[in-house]
Amino acid sequence: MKRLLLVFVVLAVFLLAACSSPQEGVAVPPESDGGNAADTSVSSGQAGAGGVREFSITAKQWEFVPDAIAVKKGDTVRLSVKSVDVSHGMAIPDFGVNEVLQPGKTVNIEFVADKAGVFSFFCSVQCGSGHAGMRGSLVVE
Ligand SMILES: [Cu+2]
Repeated sequence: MKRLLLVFVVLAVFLLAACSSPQEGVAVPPESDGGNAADTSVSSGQAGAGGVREFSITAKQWEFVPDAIAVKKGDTVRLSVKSVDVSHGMAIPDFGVNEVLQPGKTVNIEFVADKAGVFSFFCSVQCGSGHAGMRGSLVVE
């Protein structure tokens, strides 16, 4: 029975960590240009980096497909995210992203991956019993 208790504790810690990602409070607003900007317009002073990486992500109960994406630091990341069932959300707090995904609609998200690390993204709209496990990771190397 101790084993069961341990599993519960680990799960609880995991869920707590997931709900409140207490990363440094840098809330960077998403880029608000028309989306037509040239791919070299990133003024991060990182000449050479700054390519554009595009990903199509499907959101459904209760997963993102794919649930792991990798880019290089300095890249502009474009995500086309589509929910194929109910309303979901796409939140990447470390990059100021939090969008609602209406069923059947594609939402385009763009941000610059200006810091390296492993960041989690997750569903931010209560979407059913598996909601808390609907997450993935963004690797910026
Ligand atoms: Cu959800």
